[in-house]
Amino acid sequence: MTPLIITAALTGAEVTREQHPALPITPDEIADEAARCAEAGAAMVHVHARKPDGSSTQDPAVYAEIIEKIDARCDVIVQLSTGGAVGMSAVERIAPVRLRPEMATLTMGTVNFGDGVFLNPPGEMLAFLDAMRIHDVVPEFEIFDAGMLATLNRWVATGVVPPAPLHVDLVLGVPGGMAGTSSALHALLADLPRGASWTVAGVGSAQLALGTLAVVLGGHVRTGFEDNVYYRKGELARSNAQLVARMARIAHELDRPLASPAEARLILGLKPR
Ligand code: KMH
Ligand code: ZN
Repeated sequence: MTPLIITAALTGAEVTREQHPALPITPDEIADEAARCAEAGAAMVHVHARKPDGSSTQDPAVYAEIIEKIDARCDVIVQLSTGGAVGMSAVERIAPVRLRPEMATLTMGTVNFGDGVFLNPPGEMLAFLDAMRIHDVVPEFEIFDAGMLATLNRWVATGVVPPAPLHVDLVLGVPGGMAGTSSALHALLADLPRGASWTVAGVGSAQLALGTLAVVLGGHVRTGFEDNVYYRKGELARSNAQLVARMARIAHELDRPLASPAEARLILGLKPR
């Protein structure tokens, strides 16, 4: 079976220190945590930047510092967020792509996101795709709802994106998006573009079960504080790395080898380093 890519979503844009006192916020904290996650088995980190006061930012200067510090500590794929935080403008969100990260997210439509709206109008999505092409950045297509996958399939059918390589991240359990259930996962998998690779990011208590399902089904797994800060009900995880280590142990028990960053680059169609 294809080796398993574990992505650690270290910080997110909405999680707070009140929710988890060990949430990595500064570039040094994010880079240290990225290195610990790489050591525990992650081949990729999904990164959101924060200001020193903990608020979200898409400032390329902060992302540049994070990338430099991660690269100095370990060889892990650094995937930047273009989702940013709910309410940010498209111009703000796309700015870090000019740093030419190996990968960046591209959300395929608008969705309610808790009490807010994560706005992704068609013209802005196409502008994000263009910006990524210009800067040679591979998109990870973020799918929060079935209509987003239909849009991606339309992009493939009409030649907006080539059919391969194509990697999607199925984010399940956001209040407003598809539920974090195995039936929602299977419904999306039935409509995946042919040959696409996929990751599942279960939100909250769905993280563990959906991640385990992905290990069995041949997909890939995203874990980490962006989606879930608990190890089990009522018990905070000690760190992102603890969540990565648990997924790595589950994969080992289920006979699924872990992808190194080099193997993950091959699977995802990224340039070798
Ligand atoms: N913070 C969410 C509104 C992404 O990173 O591209 C969007 C998000 C997706 O986190
Ligand atoms: Zn994110």
